[in-house]
This record gives sequence, C-alpha cells and structure tokens, in this order.
Amino acid sequence: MILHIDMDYFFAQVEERENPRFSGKPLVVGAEPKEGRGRGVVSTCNYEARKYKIRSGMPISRAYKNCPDATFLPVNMKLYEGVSENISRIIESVTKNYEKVSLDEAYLDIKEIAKNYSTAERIGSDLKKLILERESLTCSVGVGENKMIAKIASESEKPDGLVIVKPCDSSRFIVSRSIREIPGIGPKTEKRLQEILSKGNLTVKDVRSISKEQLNSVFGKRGEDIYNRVRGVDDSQVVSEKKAKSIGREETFDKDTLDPEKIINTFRKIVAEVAEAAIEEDRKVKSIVVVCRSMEYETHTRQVSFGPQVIDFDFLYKKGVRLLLHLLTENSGPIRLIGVRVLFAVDD
Ligand code: TTP
Ligand code: MG
Repeated sequence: MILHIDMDYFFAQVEERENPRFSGKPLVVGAEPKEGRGRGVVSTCNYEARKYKIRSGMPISRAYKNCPDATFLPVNMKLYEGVSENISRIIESVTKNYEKVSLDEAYLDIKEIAKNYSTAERIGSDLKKLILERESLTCSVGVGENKMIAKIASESEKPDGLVIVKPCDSSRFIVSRSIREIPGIGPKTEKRLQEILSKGNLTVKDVRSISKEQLNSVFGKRGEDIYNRVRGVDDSQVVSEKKAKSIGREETFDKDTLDPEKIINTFRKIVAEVAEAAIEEDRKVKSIVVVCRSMEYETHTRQVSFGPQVIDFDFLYKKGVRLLLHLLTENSGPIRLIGVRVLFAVDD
C-alpha cells in the first residue's frame, strides 16, 4: 500500500504564503519577464495563471504574452529547499519508510502502518492537516496498491485532493484516462502508440488492445513495462533514504555541574529518549557511546560494543551508566554536557 504526496503549485504556493498579496491573482515563478523580453522558462505558476494557459517549462516571454498582468517572480530555491526539508520532517513523523523523488513529491510505503484502506485514508488526511497547520501549504495525496496508482490518484484531484484507490478499483480507475496520465509515458511514447493504433487522444483502454508482442517489437524491453502499466501493474519499490548509522542525544547543563543527582537524572532522560528512538527505528544496535564534555570544552568518550541486538531502556541504561561513571571519575572538574549515542549494526 503506497501513499503519494505532491505539493500543489509548489514554488508559487510558497511565494503566496510568504507574501499573501500575491494570492488570488496570476503568479508566475521563473525569470523576470522584462516586459516580455525576459529569458528563461516558467518553473511553475499558480492555478489563476494556469487559466491563461501558462505552464511549467514555457518560455517566460510566452507566459508574459498570455498574461502581461501576472506577477513574475524569480526562483528562490533556498526558500523552497527549506520548506521541502520541513515537509520531509513531517513525513518522517508518519513513516521513515519513504522515498523523496523531488522537492515537492514523495512516496510513502504505508503497508506496515495502515492495515486497511480506511486507515490509509485517515493517514492521508492527517498528513495533509499536519502540513497545512505547520507549513500553511496544501498538497494532494493519493493512495493505491502501487506507486503508479498512488501517483495517478494524487494527480487526479489537484489541488488539495485526497484520493484512495482500493486494489479492486485500480483497473477501472485508470481505464478511461488519457494515456499521458500514466507516469513514464511521455510525448514520444504517446506518438508511437498513436502510430500503432492509427488514432489520436489515446486512452489507457486503447493501449490495452495492443498485444505484448507488438509492444515488445516496437519498444524493446520497455514494451513489457508499458503492457503492465496500462493494466495497473507496477512492481517498483519505495526506496527509502539511506538509513542512519547511529542516533544520539546530548544535553548541555544550564550551569557546569558536579551534582550527582542532576547528572544522573539528565542521563536517565537522555537514555530514555535514545532508547525510544532506537526502538522506533526497529533496528539492532552494536555499540553504545557516552560523551562527557568538561568545563574546558574537552570532550571525552567511552564506548562499549557487543553482538548486534535489539535494545531497550534497561539494557541501554545498565551499559551506559558504567561508561558514564568511568568518564566522571576520569574527569575531575564540573561537567558541561553529557550525551548518549547508539550505533546500529551495519547489515541490519
Ligand atoms: P510539479 O509538482 O510538477 O508542479 P507544481 O507543484 O508546481 O504544480 P502541481 O500543483 O501541478 O503539482 O513540480 C514541483 C515544483 O518543481 C514546481 O513548483 C516547480 C518545479 N518545476 C520546475 O522548476 N520546472 C518544471 O518544469 C516543473 C514541472 C517543475
Ligand atoms: Mg506539485
């Protein structure tokens, strides 16, 4: 079960958020038009500008011809990258098992967290709500049995859409769509398919009438992929970000301290946080590292390794507190900071 999320008119929506006076009127993000003589292309535009047939990739001069009254803004990539990062953090609060495919688009593998499609719908609406609350931005979400169905679903009711396609409905959901709505079928492929069938405006249903053999003879290896896609079949997996090698927490004391009570309480708190994060990751741990920083900013660490195993609070505390005691006895003065880190087993 896959969830696809795609931000609505992303660059332009972020600009509207930063400057609400741009909202409700045509807004184009790309190079400045310089009275229609500007160079470069449209990155994106809001939905008002789309009414004037302005599109991503169009020369900015043409966008200006279509709508001279639109607001034209330069691309502020740093801003969009920052927002995109924040959105990734929100997605991570839903699942770590996600693949970001561009600044504004990601696939989430939700089979572990959604037992059925009504739970999936709730996950989708919660995610939309979180993004709206925290970033004041709308997005469109689709859920389906594979990446392709999920993507078509999210694109199908933009903006602010939420479309759930149950596996039993997948085939019907795509059959009457234009062939260009199938991800991976671009203008060149469309043209060759039109030539095979000697007709224009092809639907998915039309392309289903072409045999596997014929597709293979025209497209080679890709033929089979096209054959499958028009039947709603897509086996590609969600490839999640490279897994972290370790996780840890540190805490700096308000004032450098040697107060045993304070140190041990803080240590317990950090251990609890790290244990919880490690349990959440559901991975085996091979080492524990404890860090102590002295008043003079000298950092001392102690590490213990063991056979890869799943850890809990008690385990981490028991191993960690010994390391902490060593560090405290080695280090005579007050302590500025303590930290705990667990290293995950590599082939986990
Ligand atoms: P898209 O998701 O393709 O478009 P969009 O988010 O602007 O609009 P929609 O509501 O239809 O999803 O692309 C995401 C961002 O990537 C887009 O805001 C700007 C950038 N982009 C370009 O810079 N050039 C391009 O040709 C395209 C398609 C996108
Ligand atoms: Mg988008």
